Amino acid sequence: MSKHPKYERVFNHFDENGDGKISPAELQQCVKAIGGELSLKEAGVVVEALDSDEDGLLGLEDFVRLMEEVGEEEKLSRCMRWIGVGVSHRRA
Ligand SMILES: [Ca+2]
Repeated sequence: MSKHPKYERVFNHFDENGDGKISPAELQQCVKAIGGELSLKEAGVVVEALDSDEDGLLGLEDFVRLMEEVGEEEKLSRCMRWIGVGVSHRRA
């Protein structure tokens, strides 16, 4: 059903409460899971930067955009780096 089964698996992994959205707290856990550090405030900034419908949460489409930004091959390790970049240089 999904256009992005691979990303959806990752997304679902991070969507701890299963509401179909990644909250800043869930993103923080995501970064921790891949060995990074991200404060809740920073997670909020990242979510805000990627949030397309302004509900303060990342939908699957937003998450896919994040993943496509870093490319499929390097996925999460690059995702982490990209998040770091995203925090310091907020995307318009
Ligand atoms: Ca969630």
